[in-house]
Amino acid sequence: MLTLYGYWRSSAAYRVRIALNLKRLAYQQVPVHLVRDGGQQHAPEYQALNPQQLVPLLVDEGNGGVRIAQSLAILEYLEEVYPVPALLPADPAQRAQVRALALHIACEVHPLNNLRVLQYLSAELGASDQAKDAWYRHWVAAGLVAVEQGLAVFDGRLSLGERPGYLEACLIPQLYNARRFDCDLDAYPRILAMAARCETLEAFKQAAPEVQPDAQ
Ligand SMILES: N[C@@H](CCC(=O)N[C@@H](CS)C(=O)NCC(=O)O)C(=O)O
Repeated sequence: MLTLYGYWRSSAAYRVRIALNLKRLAYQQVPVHLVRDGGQQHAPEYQALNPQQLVPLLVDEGNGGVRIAQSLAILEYLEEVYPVPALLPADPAQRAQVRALALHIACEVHPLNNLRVLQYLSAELGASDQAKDAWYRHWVAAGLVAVEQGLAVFDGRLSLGERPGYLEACLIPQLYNARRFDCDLDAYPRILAMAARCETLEAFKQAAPEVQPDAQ
């Protein structure tokens, strides 16, 4: 049995939900409310499971109860332990290109706009809501403009040709965040076209934040 500790609006957990669905793996979810009680990710019981105090966390009971933090480490684990259907292309160059785009989202964009960063901006640095929104949109735009250019190599196709995988599992949650914060998306036609194709698929529909058991 696979157990995913997550939060409906966590885009990092959303990546893992998409990956699990694409691989048609059954899993149960344990919600960790990132705001309630001062953030349940900081509670001692959760810290004992994941000292990073972030979601997602995957527990694989079928593999000795191994606990894996960090969404991309989880995606890599799933790809190695449950290889079919694959999330990454077979060709090493294409795999590297997919990983580079996914890492750009996960390492260059997402951390700057994470909850604890936004909380620090307002609580410690006195940033106004307007300033925080400007910060958020700035880093989304800086990231998506690079991803938009990077998608040119796919020439209108998905990252696995006719199928989505690792790249789309990272891109669609980032786009969800961008929409949530009213970022202007007009400059990203390739991203929007890729997302439109993914959003019709069950794996993505069932991973969407609004349909998660803990969605409010
Ligand atoms: N690099 C991590 C990021 C994890 C992360 O930042 N998760 C957010 C939700 S999307 C979180 O738990 N935030 C809690 C906080 O900021 O206190 C990953 O890819 O898993």
